[in-house]
Amino acid sequence: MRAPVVAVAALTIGLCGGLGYGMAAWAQGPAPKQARLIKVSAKKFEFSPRQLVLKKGETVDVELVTQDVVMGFNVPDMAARATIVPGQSVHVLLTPQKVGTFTFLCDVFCGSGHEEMDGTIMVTE
Ligand SMILES: [Cu+2]
Repeated sequence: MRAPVVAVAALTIGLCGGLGYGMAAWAQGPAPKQARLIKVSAKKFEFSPRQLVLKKGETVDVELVTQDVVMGFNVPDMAARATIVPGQSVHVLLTPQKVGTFTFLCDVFCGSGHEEMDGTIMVTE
């Protein structure tokens, strides 16, 4: 009778993990050694740099920091996001599969300029 219990536990963890911060947690594991590090700092109300240039298929380790307030980093087209907490760095691994220009944005309300807080990811061949 152990198997069903384990299955339910796994399902529960899976469901909880899929909600809220768990979505970001999967992306925060140790980066593969070959991942190129890109540092991005977030402040009211912009990301610096505002444009990231990536290569299709290349894994990059985006390190996010902020000195201001809690912010978000969300790349809807790459199903990646993280919450950026002041004084801490958080990592998001991106491995773009498509060439093109994609938007990233802050998805945690951080003040009056929040709606304009975004940037682009250019993915080249
Ligand atoms: Cu914001």
